Amino acid sequence: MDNYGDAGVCWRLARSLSKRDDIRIRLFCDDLKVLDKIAHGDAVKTGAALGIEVLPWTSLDVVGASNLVADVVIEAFACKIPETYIDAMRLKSSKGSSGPLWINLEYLTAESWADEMHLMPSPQNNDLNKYFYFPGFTEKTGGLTLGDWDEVTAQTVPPSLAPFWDERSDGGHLGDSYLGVRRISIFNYSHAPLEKCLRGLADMAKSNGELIDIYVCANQNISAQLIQSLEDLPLRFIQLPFIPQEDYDWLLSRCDLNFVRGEDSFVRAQWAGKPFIWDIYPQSDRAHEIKLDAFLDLYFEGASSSLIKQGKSAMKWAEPHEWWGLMEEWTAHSEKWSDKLRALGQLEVKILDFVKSQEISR
Ligand code: TRH
Repeated sequence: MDNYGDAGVCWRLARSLSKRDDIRIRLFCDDLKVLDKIAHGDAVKTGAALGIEVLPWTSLDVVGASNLVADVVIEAFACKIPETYIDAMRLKSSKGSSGPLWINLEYLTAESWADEMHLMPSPQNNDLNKYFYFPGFTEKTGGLTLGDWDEVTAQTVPPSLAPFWDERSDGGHLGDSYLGVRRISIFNYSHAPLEKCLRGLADMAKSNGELIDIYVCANQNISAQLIQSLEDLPLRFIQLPFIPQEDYDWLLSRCDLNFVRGEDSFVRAQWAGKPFIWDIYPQSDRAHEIKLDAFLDLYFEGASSSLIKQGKSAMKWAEPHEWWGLMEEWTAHSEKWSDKLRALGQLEVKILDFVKSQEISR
């Protein structure tokens, strides 16, 4: 299975922080090929243009051995920094200088313990402290990265999507039999019960006189057989290649419903302020089910009892006829949720506030 989320989250954070003139960023990654895909085909070059130095993971040893450690070190998703680098961090701190501040950027969860754990110091056996940083959906957590969402989504069709995009939603050439067009993006894990869901969506569209354009992201495999079997129905499949991260954000902002997965696309779907179905990353101990329920409780807070019930079951792959009728209400709720998240403060701002607070107290 191809996963892009860990690299995607780090790239997004690096891009957001790079907007600040006073910060020099080095991003170390153990799979530059993944980063290349997300970053316009060449992460090193794209990074350089943004002021981000993208380096292979192995160069952490070289940097450590030359004692060139950073003032702030963000270790993302338990990536385990090599000993040489940690030794250099310890040396720097023993010299009485103000650095380094060591932050452990954790996975996103809506579980309530993240409130308690956020910014907890974790003393290491080498006199250094590592601070847990929990992104999240409440004021007590570290927030979510917004980055350049507003600039990106205000633009017209990005070049990578131009060949696949048309504005037929204006209704101009739909013919009298259709009332409107909906757009859906799909970026799922391969085990998702998509076939059943697509058949259900096709039935709904047919009975409502709607057309649905389905953007199948990242060359995902929806079988030709399935597409053929749905041919007489009002669905149009548009197969997309893997596109740059910003362009994927743009797509989410323009769709009426987004099927997303993992961590990063899940967050972007929330900034989009549109209904979405989260295909959560599966964990072997079924911990993802607890994570999903914790999120759904927060996300649907304040919604009508029917949206809570139907929305929650939609997120667990209920048949579209059970929830399609609530799309308008769900959209209004999603917009409110996105406003609520903005009011909590963005991760890139909160993390810098934490760094500043530590500089003052040291
Ligand atoms: O790729 P993912 O499945 O990543 C997952 C999760 O992050 C999970 O938490 C982690 O533990 C696991 O990997 C190992 O899904 P995610 O998080 O949505 O990341 C996809 C990234 O790819 C995101 O940054 C958006 C980006 N993307 C593009 O840049 N272009 C595209 O065309 C598409 C579809 C996605």
